[in-house]
Amino acid sequence: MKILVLNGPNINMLGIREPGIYGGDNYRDLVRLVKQTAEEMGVEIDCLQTNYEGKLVDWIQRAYGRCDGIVINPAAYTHTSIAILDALKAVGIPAVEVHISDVSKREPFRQISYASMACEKTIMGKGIQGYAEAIRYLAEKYR
Ligand code: CA2
Repeated sequence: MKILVLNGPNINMLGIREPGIYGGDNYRDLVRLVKQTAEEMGVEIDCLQTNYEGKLVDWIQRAYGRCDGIVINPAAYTHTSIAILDALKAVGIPAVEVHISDVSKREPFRQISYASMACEKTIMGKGIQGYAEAIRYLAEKYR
């Protein structure tokens, strides 16, 4: 099984500011946890981050026929991107949306998630552990 883990804008800046919202872990910790969880579950993993919406769309499209699951934190594009929603729908790969913070308790503009409309599950407010939970969910479902 191969899982693609995608991260949107500013996720690479984690740990630098706003620890009260995002916790103290940085992007390297996130990648380490993702790789460790993948190894434990016996799945192949590719963990990517970009600040560009189109790149996320390209990576989702490229997963077609190559990946069996997608874990995605579209970051701010969560709340704006119909292009990412359409790409997830187009490939039809089982996807789980992850948010480090609990977006349901934040600003009104964060209350819509387009990506969630194409995801089987949304995990939020669990810090970077949400990624581990998402990988475990997809790996167990695939078995
Ligand atoms: O909680 C999440 O995982 C988010 O997807 C993170 C995004 C935010 O736009 C979403 O609403 C929720 C932000 C990514 C990280 O942004 C930083 C902000 C300040 C300091 C470091 C990173």
